[in-house]
Amino acid sequence: MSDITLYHWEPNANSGKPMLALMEKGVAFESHYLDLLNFDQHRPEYLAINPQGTIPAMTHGDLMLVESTAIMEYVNEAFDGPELMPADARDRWRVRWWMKFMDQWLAPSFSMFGWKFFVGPNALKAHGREKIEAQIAQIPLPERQLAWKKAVFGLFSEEEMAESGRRIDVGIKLLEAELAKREWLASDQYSLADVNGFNLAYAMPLSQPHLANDEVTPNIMRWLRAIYRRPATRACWKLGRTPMASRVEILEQDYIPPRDESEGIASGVR
Ligand SMILES: N[C@@H](CCC(=O)N[C@@H](CS)C(=O)NCC(=O)O)C(=O)O
Repeated sequence: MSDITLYHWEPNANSGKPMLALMEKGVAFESHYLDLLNFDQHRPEYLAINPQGTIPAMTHGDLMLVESTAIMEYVNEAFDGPELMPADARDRWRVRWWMKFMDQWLAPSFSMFGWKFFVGPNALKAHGREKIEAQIAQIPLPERQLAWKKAVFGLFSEEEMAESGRRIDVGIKLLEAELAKREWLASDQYSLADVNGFNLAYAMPLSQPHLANDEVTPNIMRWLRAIYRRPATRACWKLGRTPMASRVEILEQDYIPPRDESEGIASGVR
């Protein structure tokens, strides 16, 4: 039995980052799935491990770690297996630049769409307004309470949705330009930046069909398919339990044409 337990939801940003890093390194771990839509992350058993009630979290012996990108860096440094940080200082800077950009800028924008169109409506359907209101009152972090309220009760403003849409557009264009320069995102070797980016971007051909497709972003598509072919990625996405994770199968298609923006909304999850 491993002394590492990863508490995670679907392979996706943010849970998928440490899941995939552990699998790329070949590190054995206990997988503890938490159903975010069923509020498993707010139950006393989990709050005893991570009092913030956020996912993912990892325990290694007596140590409890949070923050998906920081966990990935720990995993890369603490365990044997393939190196996921390049040796060159400039490349290491680029890995960190991209991870910061994705975590602070791009991921919150994707997340706003995901929570508005998937998490909020599905949680409301499953539990009803009264139960959700009681549940939200128990969430430890005020910022997570606000995110739940906005998602469930449709309170994201038009202005903030438009700004998130603009950021996604800018982010996809930057990503495409960077991937035109080299095989992997931040250096000539597969790194934590690719693990981070894949978790954020794997479903873009479905969620942003007008922005990410084989005509407009051929380098992003090449990169996504190359990561999807890796055995660790296949094994990681098998741990998914909802239609969210099965979106990755879009990458089995050899050619994905540009489609209308409304098809992203129709696909349910951004
Ligand atoms: N910056 C943190 C974010 C953790 C976070 O907020 N995770 C979301 C899921 S992606 C969560 O736990 N949501 C639970 C909730 O809001 O109830 C990380 O990267 O680990």
